[in-house]
Amino acid sequence: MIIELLIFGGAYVISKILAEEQQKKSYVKPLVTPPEKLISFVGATGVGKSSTINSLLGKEVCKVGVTHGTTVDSQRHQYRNNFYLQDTPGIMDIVDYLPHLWSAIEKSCLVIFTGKGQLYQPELAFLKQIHEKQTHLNKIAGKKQRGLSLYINHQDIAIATMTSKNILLQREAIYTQIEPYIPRTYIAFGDAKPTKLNDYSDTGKTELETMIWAYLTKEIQP
Ligand SMILES: Nc1nc2c(ncn2[C@@H]2O[C@H](COP(=O)(O)OP(=O)(O)OP(=O)(O)O)[C@@H](O)[C@H]2O)c(=O)[nH]1
Ligand SMILES: [Mg+2]
Repeated sequence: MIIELLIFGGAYVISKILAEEQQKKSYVKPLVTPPEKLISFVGATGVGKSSTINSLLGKEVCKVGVTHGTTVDSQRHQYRNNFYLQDTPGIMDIVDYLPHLWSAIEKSCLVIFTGKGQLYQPELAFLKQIHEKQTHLNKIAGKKQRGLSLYINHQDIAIATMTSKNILLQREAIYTQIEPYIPRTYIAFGDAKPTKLNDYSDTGKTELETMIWAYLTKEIQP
């Protein structure tokens, strides 16, 4: 009787250990699909996302418009080092493109939030959500695969209409607004205004270009 009990107890302990081992093996680390070599421009309608892509590529590849909601779908265009620039529909438009935008954001290794000046509350709220989503995905992946930067366009207008003191004041206000999400190193200013109709060969893109490559080489882990 005692021997039978011992055998039964031993078998029970062994089967429990085997079940635990099996459970450990079947535990799979949650997977995050790595982003593509995609740099997406996201922001309010009419801030100049499409114009900025034209500016970086030096030619008109994206449709630009004077009315809101010119871009209604995401399109990608070949850039350098096998990276693509992605244009997206604007937020704060009458049409809600948000579900579409989240898919574009998740596929991107770098999101460049684009604005015209100090951000409005809905823009800031969206930027914060992108930051939170990327932080979450990077945490699951165990490395920084996705990042966020800010580009402030329309600086030709700021320069033409504001004193240099006020330009600096506005920049400081932007840095303070964005500080919890993006360090000032990754905030660039410029303009995407064509010099002649559809001529994007001489736009104010240097700061943005420098920032993009600094971000990709220093921050993103493939
Ligand atoms: N002065 C000036 N005008 C600009 C600049 N960037 C864009 N624009 C003008 O702003 C308007 C809107 O530009 P888009 O590039 O179509 O803006 P968008 O953000 O792509 O707009 P949606 O597609 O509607 O979301 C156009 O008339 C552009 O010529 C800039 O840096 N300076
Ligand atoms: Mg557009």
